[in-house]
Amino acid sequence: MILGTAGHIDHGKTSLVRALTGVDTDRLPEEKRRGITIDLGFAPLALDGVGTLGVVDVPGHEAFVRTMVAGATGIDLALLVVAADEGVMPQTREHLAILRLLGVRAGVVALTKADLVDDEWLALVRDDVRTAVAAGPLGDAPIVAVSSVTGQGIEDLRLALAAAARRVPGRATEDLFRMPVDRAFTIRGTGTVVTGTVWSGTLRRDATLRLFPSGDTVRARGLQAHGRAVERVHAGERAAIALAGVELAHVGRGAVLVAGDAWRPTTVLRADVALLDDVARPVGPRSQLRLHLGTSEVGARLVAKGGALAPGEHRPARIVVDEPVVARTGDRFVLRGGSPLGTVGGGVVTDALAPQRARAWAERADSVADALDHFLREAALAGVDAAELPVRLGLGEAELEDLLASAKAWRVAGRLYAPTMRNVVVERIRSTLADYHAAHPLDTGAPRQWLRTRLRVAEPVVDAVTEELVVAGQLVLDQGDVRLAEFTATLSDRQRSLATELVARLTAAGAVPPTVEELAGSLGAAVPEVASVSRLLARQGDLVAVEPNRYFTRTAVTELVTRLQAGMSGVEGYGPAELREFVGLSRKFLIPFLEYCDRAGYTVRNDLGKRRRGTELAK
Ligand SMILES: Nc1nc2c(ncn2[C@@H]2O[C@H](COP(=O)(O)OP(=O)(O)OP(=O)(O)O)[C@@H](O)[C@H]2O)c(=O)[nH]1
Ligand SMILES: [Mg+2]
Repeated sequence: MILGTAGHIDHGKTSLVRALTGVDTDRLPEEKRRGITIDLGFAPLALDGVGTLGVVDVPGHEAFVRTMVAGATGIDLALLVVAADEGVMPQTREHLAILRLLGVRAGVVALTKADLVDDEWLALVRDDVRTAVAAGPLGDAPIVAVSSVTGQGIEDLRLALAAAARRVPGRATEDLFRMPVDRAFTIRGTGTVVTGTVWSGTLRRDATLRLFPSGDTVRARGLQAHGRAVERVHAGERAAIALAGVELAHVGRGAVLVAGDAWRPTTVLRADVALLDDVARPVGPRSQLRLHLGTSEVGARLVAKGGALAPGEHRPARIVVDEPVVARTGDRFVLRGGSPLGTVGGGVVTDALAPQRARAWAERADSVADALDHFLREAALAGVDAAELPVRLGLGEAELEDLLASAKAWRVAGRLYAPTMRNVVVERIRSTLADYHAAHPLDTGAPRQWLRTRLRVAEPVVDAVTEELVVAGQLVLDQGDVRLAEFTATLSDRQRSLATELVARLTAAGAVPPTVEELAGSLGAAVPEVASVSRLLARQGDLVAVEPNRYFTRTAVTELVTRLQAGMSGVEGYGPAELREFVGLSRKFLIPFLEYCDRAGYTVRNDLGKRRRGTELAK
């Protein structure tokens, strides 16, 4: 569990962390010199009956709010610090707003420097603070007066923190692993080490991870939690991870470590966005914003549904960021903007993997089932990658399984489609085949590969539907061609007389028939037409395609094969010269004919080119 400080500069956050943990988290020389916190500080806090919490100490200076956001992201509990002598100040309010935007739900307020004020003043400040926190997540938080100098109230604060910690719900450890990186450094002998708060899942030592935005594949060669080597780290823990496979230059605050292939960096997000009440100007598409998500911070613009967002408004929006981010649906984020830069609002990601051209949702999804429905309808025939759904819907694997079991999605080869898409594909196949049959009335059907590429639908989808329709008797698959079941090849009157003439000429030619081209020439017909009619006659069994463009009559083939097989009495092979004796063909006709016999199985050819008798010709 992670506890994060918040509060105005100099109000005593770091002093209080030291009073609670004994650790001085201001380590940098510059922090010592200036007496302020500049970067995030970390310390373990042991609480009776709760265990050890990770504490993240943040800077209060208004120039370092971005660092505060990186520290506050992923905390479970807030420790809001207000100095009793100064009371509520600008960053008290800004940090409070950030905690609310990040979805932090609980915490404790510490009135520090209580040693500097009298009871009357303390009571006034207490009222002041109560009013300031009233509307937010710390509305009911205990307010404990403390002094880091005298130690007054520190024990009460520990008790209050322990009580609050006990009410924090646990995080999903059986989920996708993700850890936004808040620090990276090298340790001699260990190499690159990153630290962060584990947002979800569990990481085992030696597991393989992806590091974004670099996209590097890395291995967690060593793990530490609270400074101790461990075998695994879980959601809600501070972790230090020694990485193999990445140089320090590729990783820093803003990077994110994830496991599994559901994650993808993206530049377009959909979100529900809210502006704070006290923002000076509305936020429109031209407003330059900084989006803080996890520990990353990138330039962003947003287009809210229905025009610019006015102060206090809350609407769906599309957000486009300058650099890719790794987000998950359900993530909270903070938006900063204006000049000087201030926190203007924030929101919740509603589609972490929105299509490039996605617009804001027209309305908020009521449930994950509803969201899935939106995704499927929008994707239409392109479908949605099922592997991405844990990220795109923000669901753990078990929840996703439940959802998919009840959702009416059509699943083919790892993609999901709206159920209505099946009919769309059926109709496309039917109409495409009908067009094909009209254009090629003598063909058995359209080549299957042609149909696959023609429909502009993923090939596995075409195959799945084709096979279903074959089983249902609506389509016929015939040697790699597909046709509508109701289709039969039909000859026009002209083609019928052409067919008669073809058979007559081929019968007359016997064992030395002309090619399709030669026939077309002598008949004064078009080559494609002669070819189609010949193919049809071959399908009907009258002709045999011994070569692609040379047909024999069935009778001629039978006679030749009979002579050939009758001659091949021995068991040893025959060379072409010997076989020629049996059938009496010239070389030009002999070789293609023998190859036809090999294909048809009447002869079997060995490596040396010798043939022996194969399948008997059926009489
Ligand atoms: N008298 C008194 N002084 C305190 C107390 N807590 C902090 N201080 C003093 O207040 C000053 C600021 O304290 P820090 O703990 O650095 O304040 P901070 O909130 O961490 O400041 P930033 O991190 O820069 O925002 C220091 O000089 C502390 O010694 C307290 O309880 N009583
Ligand atoms: Mg400090």
